[in-house]
Amino acid sequence: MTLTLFYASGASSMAPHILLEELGLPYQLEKVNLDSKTWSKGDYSALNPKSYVPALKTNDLPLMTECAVILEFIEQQSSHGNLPAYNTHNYWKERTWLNYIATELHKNFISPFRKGNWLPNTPDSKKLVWSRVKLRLAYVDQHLATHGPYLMGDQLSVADPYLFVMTNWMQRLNYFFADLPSLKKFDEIMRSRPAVQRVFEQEGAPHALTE
Ligand SMILES: N[C@@H](CCC(=O)N[C@@H](CS)C(=O)NCC(=O)O)C(=O)O
Repeated sequence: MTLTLFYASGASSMAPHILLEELGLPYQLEKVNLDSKTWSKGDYSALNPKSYVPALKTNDLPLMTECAVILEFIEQQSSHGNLPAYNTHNYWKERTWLNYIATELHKNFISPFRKGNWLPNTPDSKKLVWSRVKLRLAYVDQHLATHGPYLMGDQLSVADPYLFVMTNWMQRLNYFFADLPSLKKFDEIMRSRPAVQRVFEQEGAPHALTE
């Protein structure tokens, strides 16, 4: 199966990008300009009516969207994957993390920082976002303190690259790890993984999230 990942530097698409590198799957990258909604072949919205990244194109399925779903799908394509068997306790635990990151962290995090989102990009918005997101990160921090260093324990799971996008955004937004020591450690461990370093190199510098 051929896999083409539509991405923007440093965006949530970095999570499936990291997973593809971790699993050593062959794939191609297509960069999307999220301001003009274009890619190398023109109008991105014509290809993906949702107009956001990540999206994953395969040779035999309709275009896939939604980061959490793409992550699970990618893991299914590899024989080196670490996906828990369907309907086991660990399978549902992992699904719960994916959904938590997508709904409680991802969408709360990025609200003010892109043109057209529902909060204006002001210092007040930034404080508001942090007051909402920090509680949710504190929950993750407590979990990692007792069950870490990764979300599912000793081994990297599909949810970890997604959580890493969040801790990477924290730093891009000048939010700090004070009171979140296990999350800080998680960020450091992820950052030191060769696959993550390759992804940073391939994607290059993202757009600024601060003034
Ligand atoms: N529900 C989507 C949200 C994806 C999303 O918000 N992507 C951001 C980048 S992190 C984006 O492309 N934003 C551009 C836009 O909304 O116009 C998912 O879970 O994948």
